[in-house]
Amino acid sequence: MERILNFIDGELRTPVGETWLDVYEPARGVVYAQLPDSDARDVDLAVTAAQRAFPAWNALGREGRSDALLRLAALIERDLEGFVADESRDNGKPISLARRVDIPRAIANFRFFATAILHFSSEAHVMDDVAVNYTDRQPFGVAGCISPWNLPLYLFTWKIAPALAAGNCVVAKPSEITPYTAYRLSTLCNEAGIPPGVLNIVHGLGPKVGAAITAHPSIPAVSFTGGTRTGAEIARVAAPMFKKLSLELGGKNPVLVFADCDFEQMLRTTVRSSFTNQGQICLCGSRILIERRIYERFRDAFVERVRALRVGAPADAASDLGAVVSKEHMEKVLSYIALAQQEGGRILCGGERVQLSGEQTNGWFLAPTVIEGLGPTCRTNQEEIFGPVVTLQPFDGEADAVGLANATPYGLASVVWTTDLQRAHRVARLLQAGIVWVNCWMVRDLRTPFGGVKQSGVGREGGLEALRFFTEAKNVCIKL
Ligand code: TXE
Repeated sequence: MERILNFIDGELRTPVGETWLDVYEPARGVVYAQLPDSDARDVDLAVTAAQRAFPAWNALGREGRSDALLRLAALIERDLEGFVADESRDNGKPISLARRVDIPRAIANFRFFATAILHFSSEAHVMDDVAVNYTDRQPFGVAGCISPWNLPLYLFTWKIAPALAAGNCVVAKPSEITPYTAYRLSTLCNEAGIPPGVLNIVHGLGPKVGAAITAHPSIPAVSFTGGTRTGAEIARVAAPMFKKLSLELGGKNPVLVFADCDFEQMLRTTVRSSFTNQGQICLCGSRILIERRIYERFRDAFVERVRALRVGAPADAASDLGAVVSKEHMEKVLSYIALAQQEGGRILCGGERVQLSGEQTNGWFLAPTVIEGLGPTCRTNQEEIFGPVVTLQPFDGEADAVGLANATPYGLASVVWTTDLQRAHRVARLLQAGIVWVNCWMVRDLRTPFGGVKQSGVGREGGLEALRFFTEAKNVCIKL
């Protein structure tokens, strides 16, 4: 069986402990590879290599680093179809989605930050004829990057690209549930001319490898995307060490549908915002709030569209939904569907596992599920499910809509559907969220700040925010 390897100091390596974990193919429910069950010793080796590589990588300058990262982007593009197939196999997502979104976005992440660094400048503050201050932003050495399973290469590169562009070396850990494309990326680094030790990838479990990165005294900054509980654990360890932290956590995103919206456009996009990637995107809308006078119209039209979605083999171009990422995750989502029914919710469609035939007989597929009849305070409407499950709630007027939208501990993204421009501005200002989409969803400009409020995290990624996170600002004051 194929073995994924760590990438440390420019070499593919087995873990020091020589122990291995299984990697599953969600669409078939079988083990198809093994990955290193690394531990703190592997992280130590990676940190040592990164520290050694840092001075030369930083000294390469912005243009040298930019060139190297652009070469890496070009190599991913050259091997695009291989990456697409691997991502789909590892995660269960439709191959069409990996081809349209995941891998192109990984390439775009490298290109974006490789060129953003060329334009990165900082402030000067002149104190009349007293002094001049300038802000010097320098990389700090070794950055820790920990990423989740839902958009494996997309979110992995979203962190490592700005960290590397800014001049740091990186010790990164992809999710143990979806390690394959990060491994594939590591096999291209030498060909791209990324010097040994600049990017190190250590595979393994969160509580071992992730925890070792978080606690390592020579890693002064950690960028994490994943569950809110894990984010809290990372903050608990890192805060007393005064580390810089960027935490992108869970969500329970509201979609606000006002009666004056463009109904057809809203309907089409809301099906996507609910079920793309089997609902496993932190930006998916999971609570759909509908103005009462169009509630029935929306519900009936939406359920009809959702029933027409095809759950199928990821490799089949006709599949709208593939498999969810793991058996445990499937069981978690099913337990939330059972909870919703106990709480008095009515399942309008879906609500169960989908049994496919042939090679996918044992795959972890779920039917897209729509639930109504639940109030805002029940657990189903409070907790992140992170699967193909949405709830419908009616509202009366703007204030009610905003109240419902803000009534969870989360605040990552929200979507507003209205053709009233004034209302769009008013509601956008009142929503407790890091991201508000008006009459669209998942339209992403990589220059914009990306992140959440409340339990959805702290810090912002994207554009200059990311380059600022991966550098330390120093004020230099010179007397005139
Ligand atoms: O996330 P984890 P999981 C949510 C979603 C999902 C839940 C759990 O609700 O059901 O989180 O998913 C590493 N120290 N999101 O279990 O555990 C881990 O190895 C350091 C939201 O996958 O948070 C992986 O690399 N690291 C989400 C990464 O953290 C640790 C995306 C994320 O894993 C660690 C995915 C520790 N103690 C899940 N424990 C989003 N917002 O995009 C684990 N890790």
